Amino acid sequence: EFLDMMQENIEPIESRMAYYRCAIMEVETKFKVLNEQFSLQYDRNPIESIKSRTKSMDSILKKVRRKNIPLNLDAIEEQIKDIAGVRVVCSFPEDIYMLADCLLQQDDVTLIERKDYIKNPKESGYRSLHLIIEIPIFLENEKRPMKVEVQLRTIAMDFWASLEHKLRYKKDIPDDEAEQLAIELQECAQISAALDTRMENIRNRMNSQEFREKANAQKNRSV
Ligand code: 0O2
Repeated sequence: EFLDMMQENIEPIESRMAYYRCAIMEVETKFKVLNEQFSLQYDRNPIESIKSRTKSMDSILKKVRRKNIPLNLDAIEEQIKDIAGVRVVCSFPEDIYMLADCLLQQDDVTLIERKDYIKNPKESGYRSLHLIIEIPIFLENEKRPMKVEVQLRTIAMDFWASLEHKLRYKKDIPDDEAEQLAIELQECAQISAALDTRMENIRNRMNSQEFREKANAQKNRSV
């Protein structure tokens, strides 16, 4: 049935996927601009990397089935909010919130949904900040609002999530072994959260005004 629907709508599906790719370009550019500005102004690059994707037809189909979404394009676009996904990887947790605030302040960005799995990690141990936003893309004769899921995470969160994702999709591990690995991964999630906090503390101490003043005083005394 899904395949029939797809075959009947090949052209609209292709153009809609192109619109999602355009929306991804818009969001990526916004983050690149922010990174550039922070680099000029504060001599630091809050963004380590950006990875983007449009959802595959296969995983759209899985979600359609799982959520019992009616088989028409409008319903699918309305209810699947992560057809376009942009993942922003930062070094430090504070940069995640700073970038999210900067993005949401922009007057062409509308927040649809915010899930903070950093403050409230998932049971698996998963941590990231998820924002579903709507941004316009400008076509020949039309301004079209598009939904994009933005996932913001640290390098440590990303490292963890990519390994855990592999376990999730591996079908050839016996149940008891998979359970053991899931427990081990939960523990690693806690260790990685603690590492993020410690690394951030180190950075903040290195940048602190007090520290700089002490160093200056020392220099002046030795002159
Ligand atoms: P894929 O293959 O990454 O695209 P919703 O989107 O609201 O209908 P849900 O699950 O409530 O469904 O959304 P949520 O919690 O915001 O998570 C959506 C995405 O976050 C997932 O996409 C994953 O990319 C990521 N994610 C969420 N939980 C976990 C987790 O426990 N481990 C890992 N590794 N990633 C997670 P998809 O579409 O499920 O998969």
